[in-house]
Amino acid sequence: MFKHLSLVLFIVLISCNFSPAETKSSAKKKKEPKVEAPTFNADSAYLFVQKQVDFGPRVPNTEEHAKCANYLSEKLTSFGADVIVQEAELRAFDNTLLNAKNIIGQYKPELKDRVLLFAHWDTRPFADHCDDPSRQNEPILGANDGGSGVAVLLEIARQLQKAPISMGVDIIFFDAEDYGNPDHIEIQNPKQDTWCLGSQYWAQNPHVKNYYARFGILLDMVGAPNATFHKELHSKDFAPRIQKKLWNTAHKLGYGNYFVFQDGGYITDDHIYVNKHLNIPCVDIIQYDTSSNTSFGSYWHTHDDNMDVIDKNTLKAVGQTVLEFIYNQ
Ligand code: AHN
Ligand code: ZN
Repeated sequence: MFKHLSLVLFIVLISCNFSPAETKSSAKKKKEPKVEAPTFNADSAYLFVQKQVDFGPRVPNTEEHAKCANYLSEKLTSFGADVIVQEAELRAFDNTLLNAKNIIGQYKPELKDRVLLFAHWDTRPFADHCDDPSRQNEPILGANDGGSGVAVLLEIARQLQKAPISMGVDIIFFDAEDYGNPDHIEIQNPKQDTWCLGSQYWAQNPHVKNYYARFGILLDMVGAPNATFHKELHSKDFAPRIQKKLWNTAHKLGYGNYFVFQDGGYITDDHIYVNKHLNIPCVDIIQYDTSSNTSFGSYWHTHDDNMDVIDKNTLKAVGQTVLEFIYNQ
C-alpha cells in the first residue's frame, strides 16, 4: 500500500515537472535567462581585427577608409542586421571637412526596448605620441585603437544572428572619433570638442526619431595583452548601476584580472555625447594603464598599435562579458 502511494506521488511529481530538489528557495529566487548567452569566439574576433588592419589606416577622406566602410556594412548585413550608413560632413580641428560615415546595424528595429553597443572605427591620422618625430605625421594602423572594439562587436553581431535575443540591439561604428587636437604640433586657439565627431553628430541626429536605449556600452581599446579596465569616471557618474553589474558579470565569468574594481580617470570618449544629448546611460570599457604616462598603453597613438598588441584572451574577456550581460537583461 505505502509502496503504491509513493509510486503515485512520484508519477504526479514527474508529470507536473516538479522537481522536489527545487522546492526550496534557491530555484525560485533566480530568474532564468530567456536565452543562454552564446560563446564568444575570440579567433573570429581576432580575424576581424586583422581584416580592418589589412586595409591600412582608416582615416576619413582616404580610399582605405571608404573600402573599410563597405566591408563593415557588408559584414553587419551578412550577420542579419538592418544596416543604415549615416553620412555627414564634419569639421575637424584644422577645418578639414571630413566625409564621415556612422555605420549602424539594427536588430529587431521595431522593438522599443533596446540596447546600444558602440565603438569607433576610424583611426588616428597621425602618430603624435610616437618617439620618432620624423614619423609623427604618418597615420597609425589602429589595431587596438579602433580595430579591437569594432572586431568584438562584429563577433557579437555574428552571435546575435545565431542566437536571437529578446531585446532590440543596435551596433554603431562611429566615425571621426580619433581626429582630435594633435599633441605633437602647436595649435593656435585650439577648438573644443574636436574628438568624437561622428558620435557627436549622431547623438544630435539619431538615425530614428526619439531614439532611446536602456543603456549603452562603448568598447575602446579592448584587445591589448593583460589590459586592465578600470571604472571610467564619466560612466560611473552617468551609469553607476550598469557599470557595477557589468563589472560583476566579468568577475563571475572569471575575468576579474581585466575588469578591476578600481576607479580610472574621466575620459573624453564617444559615450559622453550619447549620454549628454540622448540621456542614455553609457559605460565605457576602455583600457587604463596606470604604468604609462598617457594612462593608455604605451602603443597608444604610435606605430606600435599593430597586430602585435592584440591578444585573443583580452578580446574574449570583453566579448564574453558583454554577451553574458546583454543576454541576461
Ligand atoms: C582623449 O585623449 C581626449 N580621449 C581619448 C579618446 C580616445 C582616443 N580613444 C581612443 N583614441
Ligand atoms: Zn585614439
